[in-house]
Amino acid sequence: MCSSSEAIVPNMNDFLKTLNGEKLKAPPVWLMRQAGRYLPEYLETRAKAGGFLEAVLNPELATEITLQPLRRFPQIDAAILFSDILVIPYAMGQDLQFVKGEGPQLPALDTNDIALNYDAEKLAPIIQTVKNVRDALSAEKTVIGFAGAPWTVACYMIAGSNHDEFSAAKKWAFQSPEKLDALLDQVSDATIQYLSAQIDAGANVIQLFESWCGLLVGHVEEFARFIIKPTQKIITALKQKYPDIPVIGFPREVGLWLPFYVSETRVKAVGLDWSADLLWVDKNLPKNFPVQGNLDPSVLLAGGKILKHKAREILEALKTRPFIFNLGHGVIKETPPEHVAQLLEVIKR
Ligand code: 1CP
Repeated sequence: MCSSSEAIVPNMNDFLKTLNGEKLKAPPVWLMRQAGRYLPEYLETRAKAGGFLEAVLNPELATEITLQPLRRFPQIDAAILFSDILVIPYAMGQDLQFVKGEGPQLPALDTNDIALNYDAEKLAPIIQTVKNVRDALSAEKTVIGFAGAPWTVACYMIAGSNHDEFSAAKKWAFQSPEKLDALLDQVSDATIQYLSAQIDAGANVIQLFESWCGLLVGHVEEFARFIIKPTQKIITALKQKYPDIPVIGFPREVGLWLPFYVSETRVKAVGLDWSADLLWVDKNLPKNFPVQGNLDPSVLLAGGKILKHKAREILEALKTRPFIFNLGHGVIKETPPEHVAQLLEVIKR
C-alpha cells in the first residue's frame, strides 16, 4: 500500500502504521462483529459447538469463526478475536448464559456481595484461540484482542437480565459509589491480566469497548470516576508492560466529551460510533490522532448507492488524518454478505 512516509515505521503492516500516526492512501479496514450471525458459515460452526458460549470456549471452533470473515473478504486487514466482553464476569464466578433471542444473562450482583475471584484458567481456551489465530495469519494481518471497559462490563454484572437503560448500575453510581469503585477495581485487575495474556499469545492491538459510555455523559464527576479512571488504570498497566501495543478505545455515544475521553484515558486511537459528526471530530481531536469508524450498520444493511455514498463521505471527511475504516457499531445480523463485499470495494479502490 502507498504511503508518503513509509520509511518512518518499516516492518509494520498498514493497520499498525495507521495506529502509529501514518496517513495511508487506502485506509485499513475491519468491521465490528465481522464474525457473526450474518455469515452462514458462522451459524453452521456455532451449531456444531452447541451454542455461543460453547463456541467461544472451544479454541478450534473459535479460531475457525475468527478467520471466517478474512477468508471470505481478503481485503479485511485485521482479525478480531471471537469472544465476548462478558467472559470476564464469567471468569469472576458469575453464571453466564446466552439465551437465544434475549442476549446475555447474568445473575444480578448485590452491593453486599461483590467479593469475586478471577480465575484465569477459565479463559485459557480463549488465549489458545489468540495463539491459533496469530499462527494462522501472515504478518500483513493484525490480530485484535479485546475486552469490555470496566464500566460497561459492570453494567451487565449489576443488571442481571434486565438491561433496560442499565438503571441498576446508574443507581450504584449515585447511591453506592464506593461499592462501584470496588467492583470496577476488581474488573480492571482481571481485565489487565486477561489482556496481558492475549498480548502474550500474539494479539497486536487491543480494543476496549465502552459500549455504555453514553449513560454517564453529562455527569462529569461520575464520568471521570467510573469511566476515565478504570480505563486509565488498564491503559497505564498495559503501556508499562507492552509499550508498543496500541489500545483503541470505543466510547459509544460519548458525543461532545470525545476530546476529554481521548486526552484523559490516553488511548492510542479512538473508535467512533455512527452518531459522531466527523467534521466536528476532525476539528476537535489533536492533529494526526488516529480515528476508526463509523459507517452506520443500517446503511450496510441497506446496501446499493446509499452505501457507496455514505462510505465515500466518511473517507472524504477523514482524508487528512490516520484513519481505519469500520462501522459505527456491529454488523446487523440480516446484512447480506454481498453488501460487505461492495463496501470493501469502495474503501480499497
Ligand atoms: O447468537 C449469537 O451467536 C451470539 C451473538 C454474539 C456475538 C457474535 C454475542 C452476544 N457476542 C458476539 C461476539 C462479540 N461480542 C464479539 C466478537 C468479535 C467480532 O466483532 O466479530 C465482540 C467484539 C463482542 C463485544 C460485545 N459483546 C460488546 C461490545 C460491542 C458492542 O456491541 O457494543 C457488547 C456490549 C457485548 C454484549 C453482547 N454479547 C452478545 C450480545 C447480543 C450482546 C449485546 C447485548 C446488549 O445489547 O445488551
